[in-house]
Amino acid sequence: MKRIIFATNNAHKLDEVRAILGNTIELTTLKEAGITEDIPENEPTIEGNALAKARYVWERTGCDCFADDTGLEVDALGGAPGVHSARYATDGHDFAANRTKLLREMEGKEHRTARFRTVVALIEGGKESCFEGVVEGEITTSEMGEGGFGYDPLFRPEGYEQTFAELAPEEKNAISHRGRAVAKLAAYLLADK
Ligand code: ITT
Repeated sequence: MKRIIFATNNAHKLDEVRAILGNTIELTTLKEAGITEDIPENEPTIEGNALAKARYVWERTGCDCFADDTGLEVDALGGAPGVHSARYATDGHDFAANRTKLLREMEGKEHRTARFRTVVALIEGGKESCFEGVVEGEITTSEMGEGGFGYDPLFRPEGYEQTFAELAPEEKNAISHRGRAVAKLAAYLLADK
């Protein structure tokens, strides 16, 4: 089976991507690859950050690797939190504080459309490729559901009554930003080149 490093410190992303890939591709974690420090994410775009994370790992290991950078773009907030989604409320990755801030910023707003955007950046044999996945939806007026992570209790995908946090993991993965980007990654990795 093909092995590749997934450059993430987010255990939820790792679970989701493992479930999406099934037994087609085996993922090595950053810890298993000997990288224990936080990887800097200072680029102004989602694609730039995804590439920066993948390059960091490639430069230190020389092994094939990929990274995921994701942003929630809310139209009524001019696309915020966007590339700053992880550090919206605080400097850390405080999911609950980020949701509280988003609900506060959206108070009284009628126009609530939003999208999750993921860019997966792959470095295979030194060659860089990017794969994008987008899901449209809207921001709810209160938190609903216990599943998923991050902004999931506040995001209702288009065509659904439930938030991502209320859907089963396989339902989220089938339509999500990450599911779509990782499906493109898998098709590329498994294609005869
Ligand atoms: P990495 O180690 O992979 O960088 P991270 O958590 O820092 O993990 P990002 O830089 O991509 O990930 O930050 C995106 C933030 O957006 C993340 O912290 C979550 O709060 C949120 N997020 C990402 N994917 C999500 C999803 O599928 N559902 C809900 N929120 C998500």
